[in-house]
Amino acid sequence: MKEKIASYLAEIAAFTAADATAAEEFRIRFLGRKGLLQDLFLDLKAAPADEKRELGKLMNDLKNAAEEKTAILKTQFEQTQESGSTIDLSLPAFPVQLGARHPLSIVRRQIIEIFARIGYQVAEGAEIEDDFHNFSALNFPEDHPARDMQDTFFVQNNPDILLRTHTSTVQVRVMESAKPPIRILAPGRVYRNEAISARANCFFHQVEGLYIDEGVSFADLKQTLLLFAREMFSADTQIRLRPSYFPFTEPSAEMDISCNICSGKGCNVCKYTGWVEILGCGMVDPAVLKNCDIDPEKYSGFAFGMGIERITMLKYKVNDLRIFFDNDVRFLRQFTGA
Ligand code: 2U9
Repeated sequence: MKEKIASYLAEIAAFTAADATAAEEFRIRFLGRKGLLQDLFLDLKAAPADEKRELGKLMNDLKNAAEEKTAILKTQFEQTQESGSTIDLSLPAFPVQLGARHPLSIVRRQIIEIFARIGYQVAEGAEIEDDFHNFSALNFPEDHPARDMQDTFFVQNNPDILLRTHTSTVQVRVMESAKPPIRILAPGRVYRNEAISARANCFFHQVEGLYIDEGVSFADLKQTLLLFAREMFSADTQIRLRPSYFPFTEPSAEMDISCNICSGKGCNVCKYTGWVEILGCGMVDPAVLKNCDIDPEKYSGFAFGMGIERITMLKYKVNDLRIFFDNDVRFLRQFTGA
């Protein structure tokens, strides 16, 4: 019996289990109801009385060794089962990588915030529109080149259904259903069938604004846009308005700001003129007001439109707009905290 106990003690000391099943088999073999220890206790009962004391002590040692090993194996496999692996969950975590807002979102939110302070509300609409809300209501002639297949994406070859080419569609719909005063900002994605380059993409983002009330003048337009330019870029920004043409505004203008990159000294971005174009604007054409059920005899208004990509490029000195759509975290990470 002594040799048996000694060999079991050696077996227990050397035992390792590959998995929880092997550990359980070990427990049953030694400590189970029909296990080796039970057999040995029966042998102990039958042992000569003078050997019982010594054998009893050896049996206790064996039982303790088997129980201790079983407990060690239990904790080992409990941990791995819970985590599904041998990863130590109590180790300190790696620093959490926080995401950042996309630069186009940062600038869109800033534009909205500036105009919200002077009473503009955000209006949104669908990206798939009809010809009337994208073109006809806005005074685009039937043969205007913007309606061409090369400039506009039509849906399922239907010349009446298209991806909006500007967010003016939103303003048309608001004018159809609301009475002046109207003071809205329409941010959103627009689509144009253009070759992709550093300065153009087949979709981009706009913010358009519209203010309609009695007695709205070009002076109101100019002062509003001066405020915007100074809030968006810097307090010393200068603006200039150059005459332009759009089917939906009359008179129309394009607005430049003093170059915020070289402060007017001359650089690549302003092409050594000291000025950079940031938006288009004008007084809403009376024909457009009429198309949208607003009386042009009673009301007048101004509108403006800008590309968010363009404003963001100027603000953050980005020279290729394709980088906005690459989702390269090395670029996006730079805007953490902005
Ligand atoms: C209604 C009436 C008039 C919105 C306007 C512009 C001038 C303009 C361009 C800027 C750069 C488009 O993103 S861009 O390519 N936009 O120059 N947009 S006035 O005029 C409106 C809008 C809605 C009912």
